[in-house]
Amino acid sequence: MSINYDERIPNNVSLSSDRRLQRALENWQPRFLSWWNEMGPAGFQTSDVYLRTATSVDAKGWATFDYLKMPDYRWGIFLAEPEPDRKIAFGEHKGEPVWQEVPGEHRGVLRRLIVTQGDTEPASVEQQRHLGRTCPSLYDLRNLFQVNVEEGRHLWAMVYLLQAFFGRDGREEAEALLERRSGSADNPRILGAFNERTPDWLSFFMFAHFTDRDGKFQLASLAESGFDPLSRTCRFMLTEEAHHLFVGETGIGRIIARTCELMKRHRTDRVAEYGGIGLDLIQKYLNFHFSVSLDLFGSELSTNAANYFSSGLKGRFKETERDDDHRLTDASYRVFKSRDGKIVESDQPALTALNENLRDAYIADCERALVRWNKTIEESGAGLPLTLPHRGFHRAIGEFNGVFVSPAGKIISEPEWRSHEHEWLPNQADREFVGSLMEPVTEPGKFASWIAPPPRGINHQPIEQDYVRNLPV
Ligand code: BYC
Ligand code: FE
Ligand code: FE
Repeated sequence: MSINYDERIPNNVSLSSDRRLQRALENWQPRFLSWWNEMGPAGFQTSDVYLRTATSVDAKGWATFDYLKMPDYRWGIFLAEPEPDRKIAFGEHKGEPVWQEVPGEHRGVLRRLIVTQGDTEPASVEQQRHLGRTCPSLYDLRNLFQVNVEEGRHLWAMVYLLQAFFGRDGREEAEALLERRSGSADNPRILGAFNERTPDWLSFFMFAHFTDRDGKFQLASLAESGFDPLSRTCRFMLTEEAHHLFVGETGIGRIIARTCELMKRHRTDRVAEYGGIGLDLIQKYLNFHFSVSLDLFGSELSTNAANYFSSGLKGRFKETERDDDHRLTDASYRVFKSRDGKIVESDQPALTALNENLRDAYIADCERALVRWNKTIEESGAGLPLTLPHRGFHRAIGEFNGVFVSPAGKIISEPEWRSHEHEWLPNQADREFVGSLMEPVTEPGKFASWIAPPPRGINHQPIEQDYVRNLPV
């Protein structure tokens, strides 16, 4: 299904036949653009960026590449193709036809889910807005901007749902999405990780790897929704999300490759003096970003999560491929709890343990990427493997909030934990050191000292292509 670019708002939802919605979105569009100009990539709004734009939502047409200025990116509303005769796959309404309108009894809950999802998208753009000035290469700069414009479009996707299906309160929520600010004291973004800072590119790659990966799992669960417009929107967003994860995973992979190369060449693990980032420092950043991203899955036991599922609004990861009754009224699920100073496993009703179920799928996916990074380390023979910290480490939401767990998974006292904190998480000196490496590299084909070049360029173009032109002076 191709996208109509003749209209002010590119779309494949026949916007021109719904005048009321068209007016609402046309009214929101200038506000979005002023948010983008105020909070989007600082200093690069007039640069020409080699960007990918979706021109249709099928496998072939959604990637068209050209140079454009980011404010001219064709933000719009693109839903994956409808699945004929789609039925609700889980919960109390299992087997009924999917909803094309908001089911009245679930309206508030559904709106909240959409707002929570929508809020993360502009938040990440705000968090990353100053990174352009310190890019390690034009290749990486272009990838950052690609991610940013697509997160902007994901905001559009959620705003479309709010304005098309929720009337006045939907419109108010759409405004509020442009008013909250990442890290603001009075009007912060909704979820914890989206109020953290992303001050340097090591943090950015970690964020794209670990936090965008929460996006993958949450979007996949919402793609199972019985509310069909939400399902279709999320299915298309997932195709874009794959690139964000690629940027994160290969970015960290390239940093590790560079570190290993320096370690081998200079026969030392103290690579800082050669402009590299030591594996110990990479481990600390990993510990931070993994743990704050685990919090994004919510509490281990959640009646909210049970309700989302029973009402048919949010499924499990790969719900339709699972071989069970898809109602879970009698099933149980293993969760971890802290009890008497120890971490124990405990069987709980599967319905209330759905957040943990999704977190488990996420952790398994993180393990997979870790194996690949560790292969690089092992093959170089240069250093020790990286590890994922225990799921209880450094948590602020759920069962382990307020419990002091070491990365190895042992509950310890607060004073003991604090005495090790600077070894486990980036400390002030670490952040300053990483900051000191953030010297911009903008000569085509050149890369900063702390990161290896990628094996290939974007869209079969050479690595030394000038992926961003007209840089600010
Ligand atoms: N920070 O019952 P619980 C992405 C709140 S990322 C702050 O366990 P529930 C992206 C919770 O709201 C994907 N507060 O929560 C990535 C609740 O508040 P109330 C984003 C938190 O509802 C990178 C209370 O604590 N999408 O797309 O079961 C770049 C009790 O919690 C946090 C979604 O998240 C937290 N971390 O689950 C760009 C999908 N966690 O009721 C984009 C939509 C929980 O006491 N959201 N709380 O006021 C959801 O499915 C659920 O809201 C959550 C929470 C899974 C987030
Ligand atoms: Fe997104
Ligand atoms: Fe993303």
